[in-house]
Amino acid sequence: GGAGGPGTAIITKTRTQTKKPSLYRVLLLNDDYTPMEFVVHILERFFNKDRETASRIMMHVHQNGVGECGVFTYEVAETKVTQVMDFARKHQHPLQCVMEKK
Ligand code: NFA
Repeated sequence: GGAGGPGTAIITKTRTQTKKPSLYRVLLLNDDYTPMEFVVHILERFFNKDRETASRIMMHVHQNGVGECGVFTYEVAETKVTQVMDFARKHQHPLQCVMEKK
C-alpha cells in the first residue's frame, strides 16, 4: 500500500530549525581624509566596541586598507552599512563601509 505503489511509504522528517542564516562581514575601508578619531567613534557607536578595541580596528584599517567591524545576518549588516554611510556623509567624511558574504 501507500501513495507510491505497493511496497512504498512516504516518510516526512520534522526537524527543529537546523537552517542557519547566511552571515555577512561588515568592513571599513581606509582613505586619506577621514580623521582617526571619527573612525574610532563609528566603531564605538555602531559596532559597540570599547575604546581599546575600536582603536585597534581603526589602526588595522589604516595600515592594511580594510578591516572587519563585525559579522551579522543580511538585514543587520545592511542596516550597519547604511548607518555608517549616512553618518559619514552627514559629517562630510569620505569613509566607506561595505558588506561581504562570509
Ligand atoms: N587613514 C586615515 C587618516 O590617516 C584614518 C582612517 C582609518 C580612515 C581607518 C579610514 C579608516 N586620517
